[in-house]
Amino acid sequence: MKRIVLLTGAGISAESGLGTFRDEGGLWSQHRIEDVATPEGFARDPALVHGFYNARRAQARWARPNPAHKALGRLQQAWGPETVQIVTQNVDSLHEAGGASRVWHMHGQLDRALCADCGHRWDAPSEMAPDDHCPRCRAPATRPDVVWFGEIPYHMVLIWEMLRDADLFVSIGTSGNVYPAAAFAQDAARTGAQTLELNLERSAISDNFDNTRLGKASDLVPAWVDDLLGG
Ligand code: BJW
Repeated sequence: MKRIVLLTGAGISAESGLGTFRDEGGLWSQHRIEDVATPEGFARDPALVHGFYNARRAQARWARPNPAHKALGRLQQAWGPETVQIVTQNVDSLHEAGGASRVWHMHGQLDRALCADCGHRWDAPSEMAPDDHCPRCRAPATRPDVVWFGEIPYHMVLIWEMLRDADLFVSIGTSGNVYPAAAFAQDAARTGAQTLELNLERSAISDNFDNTRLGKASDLVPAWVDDLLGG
């Protein structure tokens, strides 16, 4: 059986009602990246950043997995999490809600909190505020457990190992603007993997894939999974 690494981005959750970042009307047209997605922005105005993530956490609570999340969950259940590795840049939990048992959240998770002082992590309350105390060290240094620009994404050693061992790399719903994820197709191809992109439109890195299929994730992904499982 082929070892598959799937990388997902905001586009897979768009049809669940969660906004993407760089599409028209996306999050980065409403908020300055420097203000809400950098450690410097958080140091300058933690209340603003907590407000941004509190609102997204509230929205994500109501979101439901769409047919694309469910199809990937079905594939991982059928072939197992060692064969079907799901790496997501998304901070929502829609892959898990769609039936996936193991998901690598390289940019963190909205429903987790992190102490910037001692590194302790815990389940985030629905609302977080700058003077919330870490339950372990008591420092008023709580932040969302997400990865901002200039920070190191999570699980990178493992992810690069998975890409090295992959037979097939599939990128779904990501614009290819943010590294290191934008280089995964090239990383996987270097050690012999076939590469496939499923996206609404051509991305910044479409030329790096063996094949690109254009359309909505909720159409493309179930069809692709049906092909794999049927064959
Ligand atoms: C659909 C659809 C539908 C819509 N169906 N499709 C110069 C050159 C190269 C790199 C750098 C550089 N200067 C700085 C860097 C590094 C920097 C970087 O990449 N900057 C770029 C802007 C150039 N990267 C970093 O700083 C990262 N860290 C790092 O590199 O550390 C060094 C290191 C790495 C590894 C090992 C050791 C050291 C950290 C990046 C952190 C990104 N954080 C964010 C916020 C996370 C928390 C949150 O959610 O708020 O992550 S930014 C944001 O972008 C978020 C996303 O995960 C990420 C990617 O966005 P995504 O998912 O691609 O969304 P969109 O909106 O861009 O695209 C959606 C796509 O879906 C579109 O194509 C649509 O067409 C499509 N779509 N509807 C199918 N229905």
